Amino acid sequence: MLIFHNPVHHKHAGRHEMFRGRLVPCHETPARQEYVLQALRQRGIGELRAPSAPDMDLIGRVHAPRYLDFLAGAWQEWIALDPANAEFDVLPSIWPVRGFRHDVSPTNFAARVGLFSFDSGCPLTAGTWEAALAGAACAIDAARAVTAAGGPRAAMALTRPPGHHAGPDFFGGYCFLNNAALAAQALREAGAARVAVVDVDYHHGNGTQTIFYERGDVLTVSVHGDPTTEYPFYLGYADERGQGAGAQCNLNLPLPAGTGFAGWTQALQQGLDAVRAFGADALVVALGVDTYEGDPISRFKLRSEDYLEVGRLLAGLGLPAVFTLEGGYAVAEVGVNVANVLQGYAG
Ligand code: OKP
Ligand code: ZN
Repeated sequence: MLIFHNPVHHKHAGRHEMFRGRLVPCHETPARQEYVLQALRQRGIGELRAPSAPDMDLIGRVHAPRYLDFLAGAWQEWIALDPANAEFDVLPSIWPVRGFRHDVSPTNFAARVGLFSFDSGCPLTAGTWEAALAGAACAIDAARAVTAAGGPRAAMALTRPPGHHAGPDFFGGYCFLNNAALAAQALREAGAARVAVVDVDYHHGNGTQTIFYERGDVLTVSVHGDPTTEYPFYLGYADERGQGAGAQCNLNLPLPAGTGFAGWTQALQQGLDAVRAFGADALVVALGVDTYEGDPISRFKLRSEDYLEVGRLLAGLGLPAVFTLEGGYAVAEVGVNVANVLQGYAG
């Protein structure tokens, strides 16, 4: 297994997110990736690689150019408003909800922050673009590695910020560039005719679903907390099955908060059956381990040893696979839980 790890992930370090009317410390911290790296090293899992330069053309086939331009220049715009802004992260405060226009890009910075985002829990910082871009490169490199002649069967993009909430032209849920979607697109362009994305993060992978919703070449499956009560609330219901050419190519498996491994595994098996029926040639696993019983912001009840079985079940598909790191906020245990999935997968 090759592990493409993001060497500049720490440059994205949000200070605060909005929660219940106040700014609280961010859950999505640099320590998360370091714990995974440490656990992989301790167990001798995987060979580490640094990513190559990001393929901006490929990224532009997943994300809208005006969104990428916004992200690339956001921090400069922010401190140009007032140099004192450097002490604070960018958080949105206004959004164009129903009835407002999405086609115009106001010159006002705050207006564009809202146009390109969907929540106030996702700070944009001085190093966000550099970190997210290197993470995207990790995902693309991992996809190219597993499709190369003589390449490994599986590779991981060990990176943060995560990606599965980021849509074609919006950030949110700690995500800016959708690493899992970029991996899927790279697998397609490297010759896999049909690609499946299986998202096992606690939260619905709304960004990935939206990116591929009208495409028939990429199946998106997500097992997650029921959006009636769980973030991101406005997407992730079972009746969302895809549209147009993508009809029947999206499968949501929402489960009630409190679900343990037995119930969760049943849903995963259903998702894996859909991947087999789809006839996928390659797999992307959006690997969040916030399904863990000790996660501070999530409510499933998986135990650390359960992740070994998660890896075995995924390996049962027998497909070349790319893993992307998504959520998991019980920081110290993120390493053990991710390493368990990869160890279970490797068998
Ligand atoms: C990102 B990923 C908790 C607020 C929750 C958003 C959660 C994003 C999860 N105080 N805010 O899917 O793990
Ligand atoms: Zn999550």
